[in-house]
Amino acid sequence: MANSIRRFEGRVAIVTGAAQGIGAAIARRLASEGATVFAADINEAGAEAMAKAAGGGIVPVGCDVGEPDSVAALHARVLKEAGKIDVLVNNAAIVPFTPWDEVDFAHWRRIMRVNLDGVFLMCRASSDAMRKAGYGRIVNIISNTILAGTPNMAAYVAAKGGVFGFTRALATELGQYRITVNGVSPGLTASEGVMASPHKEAFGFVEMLQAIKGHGRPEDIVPAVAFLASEEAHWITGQMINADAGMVRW
Ligand code: NAD
Ligand code: 4PL
Repeated sequence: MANSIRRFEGRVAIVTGAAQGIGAAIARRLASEGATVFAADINEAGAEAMAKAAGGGIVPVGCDVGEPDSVAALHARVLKEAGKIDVLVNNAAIVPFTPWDEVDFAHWRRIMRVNLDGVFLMCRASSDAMRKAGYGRIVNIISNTILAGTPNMAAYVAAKGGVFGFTRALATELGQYRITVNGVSPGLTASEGVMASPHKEAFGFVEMLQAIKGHGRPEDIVPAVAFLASEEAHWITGQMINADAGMVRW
């Protein structure tokens, strides 16, 4: 799909967790603005279907972001096929609804492996390629739960808080290579994942807290991500933008 604004002409992007939800919406926008987008998802068939429906510019790749070998294979393929990585959007995550009494160490590790280790592994690999080019935009999808302390998600909130700390640290490490590292924190958003979970019951409560009324959709998160992923956002790094209709004013 073409777009009148084309900020990503000639750019190569990786979006993780792009088979559905917020990641798919981000992948579609970057591609519509001219990027070649590698849509990496553990659900390879889902990524293929999304790419096909988008009608061009999106390359689906099966990848488990929590698995070092899988992340290495993804990067080898992107560099072989596209030669560089300009933009990395770390969107893949497990979004659990797990009451505190059910949070055991196995759950904690399952969430940390994908939601925190996965971000580290992707940044470790992509930033080495960006550093050689002297250009890069990393956008980590966080969550406004790190500010609200939302219930039934303790391990998730801890992992996402870790991603925000890591975002700030990595911004410091990579600034010298002209790579920026920022976060976008959605509020409750009607993704396929959320609509198939008990989180969908929370829209009324969340809307009550929002400054602007309505139910968040994946498309509502995209503009903040696209801005931070664009060339012109070069003076912004180590930051987090809350895209949550003002649910949390921090
Ligand atoms: P979703 O569950 O609809 O989609 C997540 C995608 O990630 C799926 O396609 C899934 O297959 C993929 N994925 C899961 N584990 C993976 C792995 N190990 N490797 C690669 N891919 C994997 O989720 P969503 O609601 O669109 O959420 C996207 C991002 O936004 C997540 O980081 C989530 O934490 C964040 N977020 C969502 C909300 C919300 O309310 N939907 C709110 C705040 C933040
Ligand atoms: C406000 O990140 O930000 C539910 C589920 N409610 O995953 C989230 C809010 C959820 C959120 C989130």
